[in-house]
Amino acid sequence: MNLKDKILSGERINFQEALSLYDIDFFELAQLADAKRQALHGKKTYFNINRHINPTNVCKDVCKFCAYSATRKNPNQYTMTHDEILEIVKDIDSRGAKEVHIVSAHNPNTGLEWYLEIFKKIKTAYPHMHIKALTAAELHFLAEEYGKTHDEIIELMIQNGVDSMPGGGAEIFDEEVREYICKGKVTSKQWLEIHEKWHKRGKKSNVTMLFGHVEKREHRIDHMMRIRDLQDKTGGFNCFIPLVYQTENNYLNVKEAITANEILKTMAISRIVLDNVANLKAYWVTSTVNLALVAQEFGANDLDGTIEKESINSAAGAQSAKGVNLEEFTALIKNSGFIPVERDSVYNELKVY
Ligand code: V47
Repeated sequence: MNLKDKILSGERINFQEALSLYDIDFFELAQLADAKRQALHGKKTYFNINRHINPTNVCKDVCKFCAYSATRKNPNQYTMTHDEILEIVKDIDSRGAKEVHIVSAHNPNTGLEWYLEIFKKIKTAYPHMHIKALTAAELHFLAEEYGKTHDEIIELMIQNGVDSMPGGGAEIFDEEVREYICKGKVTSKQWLEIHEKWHKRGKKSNVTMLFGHVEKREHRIDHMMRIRDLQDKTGGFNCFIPLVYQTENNYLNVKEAITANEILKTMAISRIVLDNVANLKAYWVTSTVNLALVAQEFGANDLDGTIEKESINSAAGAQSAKGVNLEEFTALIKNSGFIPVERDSVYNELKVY
């Protein structure tokens, strides 16, 4: 059987086959990914009404790609108070947001309670609000800093109201590339173990991949394969999110941004390889809204959400500081030939537009 037939018949592909997909005809690749997408989701494109909050940018770690961390090129340190965070949640709750996505830097000065009480206070005041918070990188930092095991931090997260984990901190799992771009941070093995433990508690999470910097195509495929293996074991990943590397204000020094062609190919290949992960998110923050709309024809079935304000990727040049307007967002999805569907954080459908 040739590779195309193998994919269309639903057979799983291996590393070399996945890598070879970068060399097939661009539109043929799109058709293969689209067939997978349509079988899973038809023409539906999911999004949620959410708000990202990044409570502190003070960071103990030094990742070369990061423009957000205040210890590097960004001299403007901040740490929000719980009251400031609660004000934001009050506001978004009154305007219909269903999810708050909370990711911070690794701040050694606040104490563990400061992190945990953010969640507890939000959950107490807004029990219906889904809290997606703490990447495996933050979780690992808190465990190390406060002498706890990963299991103990997971227990504290659950007790304090965290509903699901975001996919950040995965970067690229290849150990050599990881050592170069984010030495000292949570290792690939630890990142995967933490998500496995979280899934074993019956909880869901997402998984990202930071690409378009110094990694090669084979590193991306390796990353996808490691995700596929864990998903076979746990089934706990809701969504795969390829994050396009943003080039500004950081120490990685990548001169040329990745091309749209390479981004779309990578999206399409991930849709084909990750046959056990239901959703592929084109995160418009790092791909631009326009390319995210095109990515709908390359396997993507989720465009994240309205976001409202985001600080990590926008610090490195992404146009996401202010989010997008809901009406405009749904109109763009419709006008590109897809059906906008508002979802909750675990992909229950809330409203078809
Ligand atoms: O882990 C940092 C990335 C991530 C840059 O789970 C950069 O639903 C591009 O994980 N260029 C945080 N990316 C964002 C994240 C995320 C976003 C949206 C949805 C979800 C989800 C998760 O941002 C970090 C890191 O990989 N990042 N610097 C940069 N220069």
